[in-house]
Amino acid sequence: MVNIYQELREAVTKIDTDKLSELKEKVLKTPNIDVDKLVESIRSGLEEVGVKFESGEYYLAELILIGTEVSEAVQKWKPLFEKRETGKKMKKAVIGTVEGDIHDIGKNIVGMMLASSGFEVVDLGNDVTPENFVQAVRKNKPAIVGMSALLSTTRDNIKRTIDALKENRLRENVKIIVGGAAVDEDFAKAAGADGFATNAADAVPLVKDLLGGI
Ligand code: B12
Repeated sequence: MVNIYQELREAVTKIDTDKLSELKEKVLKTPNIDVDKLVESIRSGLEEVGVKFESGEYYLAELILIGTEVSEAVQKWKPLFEKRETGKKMKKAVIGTVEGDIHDIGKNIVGMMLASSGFEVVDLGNDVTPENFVQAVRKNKPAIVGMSALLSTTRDNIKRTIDALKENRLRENVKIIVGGAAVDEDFAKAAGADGFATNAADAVPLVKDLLGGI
């Protein structure tokens, strides 16, 4: 039997917007939705869309269409993420997609996961300059700074941002985590981050670990 996660993955991969609209509602009505499986189905569906875009099977207009649809779906499903709430409020996390990069679906999911684990999340949005990260860290004094980069042309802005935090003597007070399709463990280490996670589900244990099990 085809389950809702497979249906969702297929609708994303085929850019079937009618089916996706139907599934947006169905997900909310389905009892005991597994949020991690939900995220994985859209992530892997979009990954395949990316491959088809690269090979010329899909055009930019289709990439924009599915990007918008999935962003809307994720916002609509926000209550599902909030259900994971563990109770007590924890520390602050400042997150954003780095300068030059407007991909924000993954970063938004990471933000919701952190919020649902009790973090107060300050989301700076996308195309965030190193200066804006510096200002936000100075103002909010977060425990965690999270940066996302999906383009190979923008990932170096992670290092620029970390360097800017160092120059402003803000680096030692925060733990920095990074993620997104353009980044891996080795890159994270070389850029001077404290941690890397391949997906949003892993981001939560990662930050808890970095903050000493909080
Ligand atoms: C949707 C999409 C778009 C949408 C974005 C809409 C939006 N609101 O985000 C639009 C249409 C705008 C877009 C534009 C472009 N895109 Co695009 N896009 C994608 C696509 C298909 C999916 C990305 C996505 O949302 N994935 C789903 C989410 C859930 O997964 P994720 O982002 O990886 O996030 C997960 C993890 O990585 C992790 N994570 C993410 N961030 C963080 C942060 C932290 C701190 C942590 C711990 C974890 C973490 O957790 C998340 C959840 O599990 C990818 C394909 C791919 N393989 O990624 C291409 C892709 C990223 N795009 C690509 C390109 C080339 C472009 C354009 C340059 C196209 C063009 N010619 O204009 C522009 C660039 C615009 C810009 N300046 O940023 C390339 C990049 C190639 C490269 N190596 O640089 C890709 C890989 C497609 C491809 N194969 O060619 N794109």
